[in-house]
Amino acid sequence: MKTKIAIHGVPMDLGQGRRGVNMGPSAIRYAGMFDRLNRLGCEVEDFGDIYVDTRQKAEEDRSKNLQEITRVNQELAERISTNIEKGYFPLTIGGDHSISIGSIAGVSAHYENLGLIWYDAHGDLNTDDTSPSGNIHGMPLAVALGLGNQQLTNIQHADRKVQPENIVIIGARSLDEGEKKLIHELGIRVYTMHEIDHSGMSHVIKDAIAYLSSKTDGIHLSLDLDGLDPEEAPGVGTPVVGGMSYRESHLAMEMLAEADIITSADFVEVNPILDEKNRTAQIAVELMGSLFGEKLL
Ligand code: B3U
Ligand code: MN
Ligand code: MN
Repeated sequence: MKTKIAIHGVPMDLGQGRRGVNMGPSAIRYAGMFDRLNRLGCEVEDFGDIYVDTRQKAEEDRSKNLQEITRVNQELAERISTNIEKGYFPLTIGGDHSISIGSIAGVSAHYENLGLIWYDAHGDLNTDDTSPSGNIHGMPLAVALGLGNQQLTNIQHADRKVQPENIVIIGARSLDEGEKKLIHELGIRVYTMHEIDHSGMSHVIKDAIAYLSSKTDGIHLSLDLDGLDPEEAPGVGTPVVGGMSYRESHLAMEMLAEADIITSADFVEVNPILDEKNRTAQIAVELMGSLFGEKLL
């Protein structure tokens, strides 16, 4: 796949409670992202990092660090939107998952019917009413649906960025009660670890592609590294045992590459402080390789 890729780094750690995930973009670059994608024939341009003001302030109660997270996501959305107009595939590296609020807002205006693949141990469907933690990295999928804090849902435009029937969640194994309720109410398709164990990743991805591709005109992949099993990808802030394997994840990326349906992506939640020898960042880069068409033979 020959693609013009725009890299945006977002050293964001304000969406959750553990420091260090702000170093994710550096770790991913250090793991060889640029060369790997370049070798595949992609034209890669790295637009650098968006500044995140990490000065400590009085806590906002429901959605922690709301002001700065809003500002950064607004800027990310604008940069992504501009680069889509210039013909780039936007590839965003984090940083915690709150940055998907901006990346989805940035791509959403360019598609009539945006699809979304959420590869994650979590649903990220909390709102400020349901969140057990107040951490905004547990809310971006709800925000994309137009739910939750208005400051976040109004980024770029006030409409719902993605329709519930255009979303699939893959790898879920830690869902809060409020999230489960929303999934049932809105009819969001979720492939939990149960489906992956039962039917296999190959079947799950085939099904997800069949479900999404005919009704969407672009698909955003939001890949949270905690979707993988923490035995293999330990460098994440909220590890959940029993995750998707390294091999299943490569297969998923390879099948998406083959289907040629992904039009933008995020790789988030790499925390080098919690990692072992940059393994998780390395996996992120390898998965990017598979997503952009790298083959074993
Ligand atoms: N669902 C919990 C925990 C969580 C969400 N996303 C991550 N952790 N990475 C919450 O705080 O919303
Ligand atoms: Mn997440
Ligand atoms: Mn997660």
